[in-house]
Amino acid sequence: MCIDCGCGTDPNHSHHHDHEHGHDHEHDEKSSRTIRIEEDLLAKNNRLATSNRTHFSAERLLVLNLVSSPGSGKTSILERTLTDLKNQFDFAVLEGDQQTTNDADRIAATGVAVKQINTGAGCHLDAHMIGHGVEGFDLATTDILMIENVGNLVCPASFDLGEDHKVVVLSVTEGEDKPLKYPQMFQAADLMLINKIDLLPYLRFDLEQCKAFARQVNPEIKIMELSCHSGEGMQEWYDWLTAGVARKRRVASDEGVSECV
Ligand SMILES: Nc1nc2c(ncn2[C@@H]2O[C@H](COP(=O)(O)OP(=O)(O)OP(=O)(O)O)[C@@H](O)[C@H]2O)c(=O)[nH]1
Ligand SMILES: [Mg+2]
Repeated sequence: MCIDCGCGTDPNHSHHHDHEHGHDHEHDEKSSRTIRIEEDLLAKNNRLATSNRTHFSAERLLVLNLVSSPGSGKTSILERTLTDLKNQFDFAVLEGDQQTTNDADRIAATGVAVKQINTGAGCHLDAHMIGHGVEGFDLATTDILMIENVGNLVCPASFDLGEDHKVVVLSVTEGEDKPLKYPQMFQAADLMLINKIDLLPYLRFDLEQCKAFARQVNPEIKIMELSCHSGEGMQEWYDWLTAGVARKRRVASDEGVSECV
């Protein structure tokens, strides 16, 4: 349960109370306090995210925030991507999970710099965690910072970390209706990776319907289909990353950020 973003709010109190007496006022006061705290928290997070973004831009970093439900394949995609591209780009990785260092251990095995952030009871990463998480990374020599968020299709949508793009991963075992059921996440993302397409022959999953649902909630979303097991579709993702790094470097030199050699 997350006490920060309100997802732990007692569901029994979300219905409408039809009071005819003064008790209404007490309930209203509590509601407005709840909303106020949530606004303050998000405003504070947004300020820290802006500060992270300024720092990352100065370092000409491409920063991606990988979000999804648990088990869609975020770490698997990272493992394969880092293995295939680590000679082309310098990566750093922040791994978010409630408990364990499992994912960080998997990334460390690729030889890439990684730090695990355990959120405990929290169900998302926030900008403050990222600001401290990158301490110790040599960002001046890093091209791409990958952030794997906690597996959760709801709360990470609301928290800007200072990333360039949220990348939502949806695996074909989850059902094609997820963009409609969790629209905020698909609205917040610039790219959707549909993973595990090697499993399509064994599933009832309507790929075209899934893409249509995603575009229904976010007409601008870019969509790629891939399997990090078979490797199908990975090249399009790599091309997108390569273009992203080139764009960051171009923007940085247009803005006069000094060239590092
Ligand atoms: N068939 C198939 N399985 C995959 C693919 N990608 C990942 N998996 C499997 O899916 C499971 C979960 O993968 P992870 O990479 O741990 O998923 P995750 O999103 O990082 O999970 P959390 O960090 O717990 O949210 C593992 O058993 C992977 O081997 C794929 O492309 N095809
Ligand atoms: Mg993972």
